[in-house]
Amino acid sequence: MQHPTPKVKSESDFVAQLEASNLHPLWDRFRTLTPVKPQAKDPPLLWRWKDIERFTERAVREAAIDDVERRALILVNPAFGGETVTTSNLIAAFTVLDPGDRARPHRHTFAAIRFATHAEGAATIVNGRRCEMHEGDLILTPPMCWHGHINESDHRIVWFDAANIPLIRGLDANFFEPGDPKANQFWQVDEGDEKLWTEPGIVGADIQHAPVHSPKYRYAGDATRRLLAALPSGPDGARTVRYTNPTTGEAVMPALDLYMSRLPKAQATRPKRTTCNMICLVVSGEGSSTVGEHTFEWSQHDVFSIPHWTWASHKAIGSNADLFIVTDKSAFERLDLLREELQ
Ligand code: GTQ
Ligand code: FE2
Repeated sequence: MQHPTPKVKSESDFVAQLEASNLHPLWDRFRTLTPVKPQAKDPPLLWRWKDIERFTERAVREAAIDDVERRALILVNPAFGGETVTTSNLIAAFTVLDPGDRARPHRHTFAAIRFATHAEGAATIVNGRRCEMHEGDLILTPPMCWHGHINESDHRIVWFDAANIPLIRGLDANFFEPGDPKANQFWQVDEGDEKLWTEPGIVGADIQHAPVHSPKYRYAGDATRRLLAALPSGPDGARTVRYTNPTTGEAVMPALDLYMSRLPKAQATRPKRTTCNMICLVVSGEGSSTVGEHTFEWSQHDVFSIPHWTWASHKAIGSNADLFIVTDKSAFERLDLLREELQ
C-alpha cells in the first residue's frame, strides 16, 4: 500500500515563492504529511537490569536527595536523537533511595506510576495517603496529585517507574508545582481514604470522586498474582490483567494504561501489533521476545520497549514469566486511534 505518484510537478521557483509567503503546497509533500501507516522512530530496545544496577551506587553518591527533585535513572533509546524518551510518549526509569532519603513532594500534569521491584520498606504518599510498597505493588501518582517518597528501611531501595512525560511535552501541557520540602505534616499520614477502595467489587454508594482517574492509588501485588493464577488465557495465549479504575472499570488514567501478563512456559504468544506504545518490565521468570526484527532474551527486572505498530511475540522459558506493561493505550482509545491486530 503506497501513495499514488503525484501527477503534478510544480516549478521549483513557484514552491520557493509559496514558501517565502508562509505557504506550503500540499501536493508535493503529502507523503510526509500523511504517511500511509505509523512508522515508529525507534527500533525496540532491551535494557538489562544488571547494566542499570551497577550505576545505582554512584547515583546515590553523586546525587544527594536534598539537591535533586528525583534520583531516577531514565531508560533512553538513542533513536530519539538525545531526547529523554524510552519509546514514543513514554519514559521508564529506576529510582534509587537510600535509608532515610525523602524525595520531596511535588505534583505535575503528566501521569506517573511506581512498581515495587526492590522497594520493601519504602512508602509513597499520594494526596495525603500513605501507600506502602511491597513486592509487586503498583502505586499511581495521577495528574496533579501531590506525591513524595520515603525510605524508612535499613537498606537501599530501587523501584521501577514510568510516566507519559514525552506525550505531555509534545502537547506542551506540562505544569509542575514543587511542594514545601520542610512541610513535615506531608509525611505524617496514614493510609487515609485509600481504604475506601481496597475491597474488590464494592464501593461506597455516597462517596464523591472525580472520575477522570482512579481514586484508588495502590494496587497490591498479592491481588494481581491471585487474579493471574485464576484467569483463563486470552486470544494471544497469555493471561492478562488490566489495572482499572474501580468506579468505571476503565483504564486507571486517561493517558497511562497498565497491564500484567503471565506468559505460559515454552509457548510463544501470537504476534500482535497495536498503534499504542508499550514498555515491559520483567517481573519474574525468564524468556525471550521477538519485537519487529529483534529478538531479546530477558530475565528478572530487565525492561524492553515495543514501539507502536511493531509485531511482538513473547515466550517464557523454564517456568511462567510475568511482564508488567506500561502503555499509552487509553490515550489512543480516547482519540479513537486504537487499532490492534493479532496474527
Ligand atoms: O518520582 O515523581 O521517573 O515526577 C519521573 C518524574 C519519577 C517521581 C520519574 C517524576 C518521578
Ligand atoms: Fe513526580
